[in-house]
Amino acid sequence: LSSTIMKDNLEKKESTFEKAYKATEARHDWTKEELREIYHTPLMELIHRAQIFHRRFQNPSEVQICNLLSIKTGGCSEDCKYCAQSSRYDTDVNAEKMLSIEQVLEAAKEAKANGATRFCMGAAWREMKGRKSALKRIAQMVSEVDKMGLETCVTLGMVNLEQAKQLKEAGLTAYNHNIDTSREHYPKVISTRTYDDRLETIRHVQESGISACTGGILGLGETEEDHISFLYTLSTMEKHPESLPINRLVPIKGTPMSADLEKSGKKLQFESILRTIATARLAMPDSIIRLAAGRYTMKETEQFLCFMAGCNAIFSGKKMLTTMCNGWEEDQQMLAKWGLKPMKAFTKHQSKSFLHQHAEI
Ligand code: SAM
Ligand code: DTB
Ligand code: SF4
Ligand code: FES
Repeated sequence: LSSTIMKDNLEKKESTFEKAYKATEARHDWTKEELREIYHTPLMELIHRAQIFHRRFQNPSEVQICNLLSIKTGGCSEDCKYCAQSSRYDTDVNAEKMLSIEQVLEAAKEAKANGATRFCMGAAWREMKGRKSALKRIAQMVSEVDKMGLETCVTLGMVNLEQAKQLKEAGLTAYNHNIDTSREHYPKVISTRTYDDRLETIRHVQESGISACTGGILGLGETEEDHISFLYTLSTMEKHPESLPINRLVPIKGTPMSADLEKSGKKLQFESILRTIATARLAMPDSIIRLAAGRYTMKETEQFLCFMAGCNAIFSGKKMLTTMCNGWEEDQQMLAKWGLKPMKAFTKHQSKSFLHQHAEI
């Protein structure tokens, strides 16, 4: 039997997998065939290789802890079929006013005290066009949070180059804008903005020197082929996202996506989440992979497997934007149990104001 296995292994020539595995730097010329082959590798082998790769490119004992705050909740004009904050659907979320700088700083203080090193602020907006004074206030929030020594991140919908530059000037570390799913599946999920609109915003963000946090949602009724296509878009970007959030759909009562899924009975297999994470780790070894929305629905052992497959960031705290988040203490205990520690702030970036204030760092 063992000689058959050896023969099998030898006959596999230099597979895509072997080639990928030998890489010493991130590649941007992936083909869908290559990613498909990786994605469909026997799971044990795939996770094992992803973990080894993870250790080659990332600090394996560190996990980035972020905290998320909704600075402007609900009332969004877009029709994202999964979202609690779209004004088009009758969900339990109501439109609220934008938070004050004081409220935001209070939350950032709490995040820092609980060990978060990145503070993300989200607004339920289609775009920043026509929101000059809001952008000014957000820029102030960013620079104040930056001064506290936290990495800053915002997600405000579409931005043009000028708006992105204004945020960069304020000291922004990262901008979150997701492609959400594959180009093919996308029209079944959102109609009010295109896939290319999204890629354009991501370009503006990267061009202005801000890190892109770009990923998507699994569980929108897509196929595994869509996962491969989603990873293809990300891994062939000229610059890979610095951070890649993997959200697991949190079905929201009142949204079309939740109703569709109930009707079709389509269920995302946990195994596909693992395959997506491991393939992302092999294709984008420099990126931080963030286990985002829906983590609270996973058992600790499932989360553990996601970390094995290459995740190295989480959101922790009281809440995501409108959905639940794993709490501070629960996460601290989990990470300690596994021998993982929080990633330090600015390991990949430099904050001008922070470095200036803390010259010894
Ligand atoms: N309005 C901005 C936008 O769409 O770019 C920023 C906020 S939006 C809520 C950020 C991301 O959260 C979405 O792109 C989507 O990937 C994720 N998300 C939203 N609702 C979700 C849900 N119910 N389950 C999982 N992920 C979700
Ligand atoms: C991302 O991809 N996931 C986070 C963050 N970026 C802003 C947001 C998840 C939101 C989940 C749905 C909610 O809480 O309303
Ligand atoms: Fe609006 Fe963002 Fe929700 Fe889409 S995902 S409806 S753009 S808040
Ligand atoms: Fe802030 Fe991704 S949402 S880093």
